[in-house]
Amino acid sequence: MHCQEEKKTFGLVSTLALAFLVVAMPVSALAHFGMLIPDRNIVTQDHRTASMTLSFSHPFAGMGMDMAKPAKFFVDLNGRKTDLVSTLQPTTVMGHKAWKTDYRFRRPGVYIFGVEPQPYWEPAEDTYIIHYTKTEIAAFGADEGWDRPIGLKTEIIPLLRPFGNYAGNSFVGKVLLDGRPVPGAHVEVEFYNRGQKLTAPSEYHVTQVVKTDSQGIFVFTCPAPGWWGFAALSEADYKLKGPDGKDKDVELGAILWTYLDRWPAAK
Ligand SMILES: [Cu+2]
Repeated sequence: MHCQEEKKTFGLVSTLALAFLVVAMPVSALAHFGMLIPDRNIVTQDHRTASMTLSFSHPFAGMGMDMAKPAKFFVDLNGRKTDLVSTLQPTTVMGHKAWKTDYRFRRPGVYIFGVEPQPYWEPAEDTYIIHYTKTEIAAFGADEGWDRPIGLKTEIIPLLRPFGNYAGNSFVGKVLLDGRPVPGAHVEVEFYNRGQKLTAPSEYHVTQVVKTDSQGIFVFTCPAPGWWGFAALSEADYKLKGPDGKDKDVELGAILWTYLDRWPAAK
């Protein structure tokens, strides 16, 4: 029941108010996110390697869950996939089991990294969660193919080129499920609040929400520099057996992480 425990540590609330919060607060106020965070999203001759971590976390609150070794982890370059599962090393993110790898870039291209995690059992929600997670890294000036799908069960196609942006730019994305646009999808948005440097005026601000239009498209203006995660959620058309042997719902998420830069002053 880690979600309840995590909520207890969030904010300064009395025990009484907390008892009310745990019952009344929507789960989305502290949303789960598959995370795939590299240390750079633009690779140049000076920096040819990206180090990245894979985790399952609450990015704003800085609270983690343990992540089993992913079922799939690959990079897609020009539509050709390379399996990277064997490169994963165990690490710790937000105090919980996570994975890391270093990837060395050899030629220009827009590299799309994708993760299919094992189903995560969430007792607090009586459901399984599978977050198909991706991020893009542009190498050596390449600028083509950043809006291609990579064949995940569900994924967000960026319509704003997802690199070379400033905080204050509007992210535009299209949500696909089985390759088809999803109208009216619920998209949760969280900022990766590294080092807990920012605070939220209310629980609502922790996880912001935007919906897709009739074409499956959403727009969100990112107000701060850093990593922003978008999680488009849908319910699977199948069930998985829970620990109690009963059929359980499966939440599918299409997660995209994109970096918005601070605009530096000229020297
Ligand atoms: Cu949780």
